[in-house]
Formats: sequence, C-alpha cells, structure tokens
Amino acid sequence: MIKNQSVNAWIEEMKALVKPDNVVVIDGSEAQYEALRAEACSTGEMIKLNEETLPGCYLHRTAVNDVARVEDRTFICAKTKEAAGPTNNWMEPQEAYKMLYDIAKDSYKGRTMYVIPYSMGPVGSEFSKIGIELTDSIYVVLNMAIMTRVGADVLDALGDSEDWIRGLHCRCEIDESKRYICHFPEDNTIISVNSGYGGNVLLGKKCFALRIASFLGKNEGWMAEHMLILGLENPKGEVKYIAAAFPSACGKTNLAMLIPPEKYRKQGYKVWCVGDDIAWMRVGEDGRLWAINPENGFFGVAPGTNEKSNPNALASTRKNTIFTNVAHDLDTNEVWWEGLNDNPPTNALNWRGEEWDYKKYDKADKVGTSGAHPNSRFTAPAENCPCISSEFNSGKGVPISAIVFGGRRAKAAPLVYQSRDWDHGVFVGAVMASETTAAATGKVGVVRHDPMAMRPFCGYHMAEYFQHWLDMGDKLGDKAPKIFNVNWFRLDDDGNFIWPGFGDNMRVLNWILDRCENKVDAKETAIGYVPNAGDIDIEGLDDVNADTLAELLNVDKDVWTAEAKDIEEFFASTFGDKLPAELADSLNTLKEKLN
Ligand code: GTP
Ligand code: SPV
Ligand code: MN
Repeated sequence: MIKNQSVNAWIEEMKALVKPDNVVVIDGSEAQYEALRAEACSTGEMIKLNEETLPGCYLHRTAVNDVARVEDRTFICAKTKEAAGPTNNWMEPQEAYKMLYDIAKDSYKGRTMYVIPYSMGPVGSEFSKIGIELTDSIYVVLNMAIMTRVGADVLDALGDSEDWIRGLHCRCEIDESKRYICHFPEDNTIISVNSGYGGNVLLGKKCFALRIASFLGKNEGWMAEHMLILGLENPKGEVKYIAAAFPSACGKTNLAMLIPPEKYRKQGYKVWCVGDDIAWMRVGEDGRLWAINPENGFFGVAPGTNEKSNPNALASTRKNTIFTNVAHDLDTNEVWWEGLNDNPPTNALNWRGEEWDYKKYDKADKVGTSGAHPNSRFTAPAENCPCISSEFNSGKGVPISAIVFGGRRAKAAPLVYQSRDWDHGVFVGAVMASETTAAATGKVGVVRHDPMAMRPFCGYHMAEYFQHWLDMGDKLGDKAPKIFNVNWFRLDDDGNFIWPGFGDNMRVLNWILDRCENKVDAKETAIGYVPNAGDIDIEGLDDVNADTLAELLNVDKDVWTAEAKDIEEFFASTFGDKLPAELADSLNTLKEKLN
C-alpha cells in the first residue's frame, strides 16, 4: 500500500529489528478503527463506556509506573552535547541508537506493528509536516487518530518525498528502568521505548511538534511553540488572535476555550479556539506572524474540568473520546475525576483499577487516594469543541496580535504586564518560572525556570533558541506581536487564589488587545507596563474589589530585587557567555530600574 521508497525501506529495517508477527498500515478508515477498538476491548486494553451518555467513548488505564512525561529519561541525541545545550539530557547518537535497538530488538514478537502515516497541520498546508509512527499499541493508534490527521491521504500528500519524521514506539515491558524518549534532530528520528503514556508515546505531539520541530524551525526560520491559539471576537465581529505559552497543566486548554463572563457575552464577545497546546508560527507574506495548530484534537487534563470551569472542554469529551487514568463509575459505566462535580461515584474503580472509596480522599496524598490520577487526561477530537474556530482547518493559519507568557506563581508575577518591546518580551519569556505540576514525573509545586514554557520541549541549545526569538523579532519589525505576561495563580496569605480565573481571564485579554490597538494607557514599572487602576474591568466580580486588584497588579520592589538576583544566577549558571547580549541588557535595565 505504501509507495514511498524511503518509508518502505525504513519499515523493512524496523521490522527486521523488532520482528512483528504482522504489519498493519493505518488507512484512516472508520471500519479499520472500529475493528481496532473492538480488539482493544476484547483484550482489556480499553473499556467501552456507556454508549447512550458517552457514545464512542473509551477508558484506558496506563501502568501505575507510567502516568506522566519522564523528563529525566528524555534525551536530545544531537552529535554534540553542546548542540543539545544545558537544559536537555544528551546522549551520543550512535551510543543511543545502539542502546535503543538493543531494547527494541524482537520486542514486537507476538504483536502487530501498526504503521501510522500522519500529518501535523492540515494535509497539504505549507505549514504542515508529515510523520510515520510505528507502534505496537492500539491505544496509541486510536489516540493518534484523534490528535493528528491520519491516513492514506497523508501518504498521497507525501508522494515520494524523503522529507518526513521517523517515529518508533515500542511498549516493550513498560519497564521504568529502561524507559527512554530519544530524539535525533539531525536524523529527523524519534525513538520511544518502555512507555505507554501520552506525551511519551504520541510521537506527533511533544516529540515531533515541539522538540524536532523547534530544531527545524530554527534552521528554516519559523517557530514551534508550546502555545494555545485563541481568537477573540468583539461585538463588531472583528476577531483578533492571541498565542499563549504556559507550562504543562498551567491553563492553556482552559484559556483557549474560555467562555466570556455573561456581561461580555451579552455585548457580543466570543472566544474561538484554534489550538490548546502547540503553535507553529511563521512570517506571512504580509509581514505579520501567522500561526497554525498542528494538532487535530485535545489531550487535556481531566481533573478540574467541569461545567463551570471549562464547559467547552467538557462538551468536547461527550463523544468519541478516550479517557486515560480517570475513575470508572461501575453503576453508570461513565467516568469521573476530581473537580468534575460534588457527586463522586459510590461504586467505582480508581485510576489504578482498584475499588475506590471517595471518603478516604486525602489532599496531601492525591496520587494515593484520588479517583482519577492528577495527570489523567481526555483525548477529544477538536471538531467536538463548541467554540472551535472557523480557521481551525485553514492551512493559512491566523495572524497573531499578541503573545502571552504565563506560569504558576504564588507571589512575584502580577496579574498582567506588557513588555516594553519585542526584545524585552523575549527576556520576559526567558525568565519565566513556574511551579512544577503532575504533567511530568518528579516533585510537584517546586518553582523552576521554564523559559517560554519550552524547557522540556526545546530540541536544541536554549541560548540559541533565545537568539532565534530575537532574530524573528528582527524579521517582523514593527509588525511583531506585542508580548505580555500573565499570572492567574497569585495566592493570598491563606493559600487561596486571589484572581477568579477561567472565564474571567477574558477581562485581562481585553486589556491586552486594547494595548495592541493603543486604546488604553498603562503605568510604566521596573518590569514593564502594568494596567492603570480602573483599566481592568472588575465589575460583577464578588471577590475582587479595587484593593484586591491593586494587590494583584502590585510590583513589589523587594520581591523583584530577589527575583532579579535569581534570574542573574539562572542565566549565569545555565547559559554563561552564550546568553544573547539583548537578554543581559534587559536584566541590567531591570536591576537599574529597581534601584
Ligand atoms: P497541558 O495539557 O499539560 O499542557 O496543560 P494546560 O496548560 O492546557 O492546562 P489546563 O488548561 O489543562 O489546566 C491545568 C489545571 O489548571 C486544571 O486543573 C485547571 O483547572 C487549572 N486552571 C486553568 N486555568 C485556571 C485559572 O485561570 N485559574 C485557576 N486557579 N486554575 C486554573
Ligand atoms: C504537557 O505535559 O504539556 C501535555 C501533555 O500537554 S503531554 O502530551 O503528556 O506532554
Ligand atoms: Mn502541554
């Protein structure tokens, strides 16, 4: 069925290595998917959920040791360690291939090799790139079918080109001690062994669309970013697009699909979702920055998703969705997670598949006592989303007016501020810090530097990545989007969120777009422009008054002096003299302005 010589040659090579019993090429037909779903249900790999209330939906549980991305086992196997840079793990490519091939050898014996031809981006768009993933997991096939564009038309679009990304996934024995997620940017190759969890195995997503693509983007003059894309429509029917980078589990899906507060809805404001996790951006013919979402679905965090926080995400999961590591209500054959509602099921299995008693839930031990794993996820088709943008399938992309960075910061970062210009905006992105979350293994809640929310996803030296951002700014000139920073996660002294967040974040987006159109003034501070009191609309918010807003917007001199010292240490210890001069200049300006 596959005509492309380079694809066939590689499949033959991999077959000889992993020795599958048979090979199935995924053609994108519903009949083939349906047969795979049935097979996965017959082996227990997936559980069919209530067909009346959740048509076409399935539950899957990963191994207990395999529930998140593994950053400490993720490698950039560039020729030199220097090319991978200080923020990546590195392995010498030939050594890495040898180690991985030893692990992968014969690992498909008794199994089927599924060949998934997929496109990141609409098939045929000039933004799009094609990958072939080989996997021995039906769960991976069915997730890729939702998350990417899969099938025969992708092979047609590829033709006999050799420009495609190789991805080999081997479940092996799901042995943590032999789990590796390796990228060979110079060979357009990804190899993932001993995992079955999302970001480690859906190779189109973080591995290709960010780690490999960021490297391609640097060489080809475009950008691959960990960003949502949304369109904000005003009452006149004009739509302006915003791209926003927040680290994992810091609110991209929620912001991308937000429903404006009632007052704004009545006036005619709407938010349209173009993407919730990844943006590929390039300079268009008109000189502006244009973006597409290379994905075709949402791999979203389940806990906390509910009718109030994110009704659009919830609606997206009501059909043809795969749920991973959530609780299973045995009475209704439906799914449940913490934060869905206040009625946990009383006859249920937890994410491990064990009988579960919601009364034993202990906030201090979420992983041990919750029904759903804190990093449990839904894989939902983008077409299910009630607010999906009419531009979603446009191969042309959407023009970006504003770029927003943000993270989880209990103190320091104010609700919103604007950088002075593009180069300063690159500094604002480069000094992002955020509390770690359950999306990756390791300790949760530790503040770490996560430049542009790309620390785990940048496929090359991060100082060069900063330089690439600066170069893009030079190309864009006065057509460059304005750059902002937001923080929805400021805490009061009792540990409660001060800002209501979710739909009310629209109030901040409005200020951002007003700034882009020079419609509103701002106050200059040491860190950048902050809204004047009165310019963030708080009407109708019960828990936010003028004093609270002042607190949210406050730039505390002592806190920022400490922050500047921390940034200086981070820059010096991580990048040394590879740090672009523009960023060192911005740091000096910050220190001067604080004095
Ligand atoms: P990844 O898929 O891992 O990249 O995550 P994401 O950035 O898309 O994060 P997501 O929108 O799924 O949100 C993660 C968690 O943050 C969820 O538990 C949300 O309920 C919570 N969250 C999102 N937005 C807000 C907000 O504005 N305020 C508060 N307090 N919590 C939020
Ligand atoms: C993230 O961790 O940022 C995700 C989920 O979006 S994963 O696909 O696992 O990377
Ligand atoms: Mn993400």
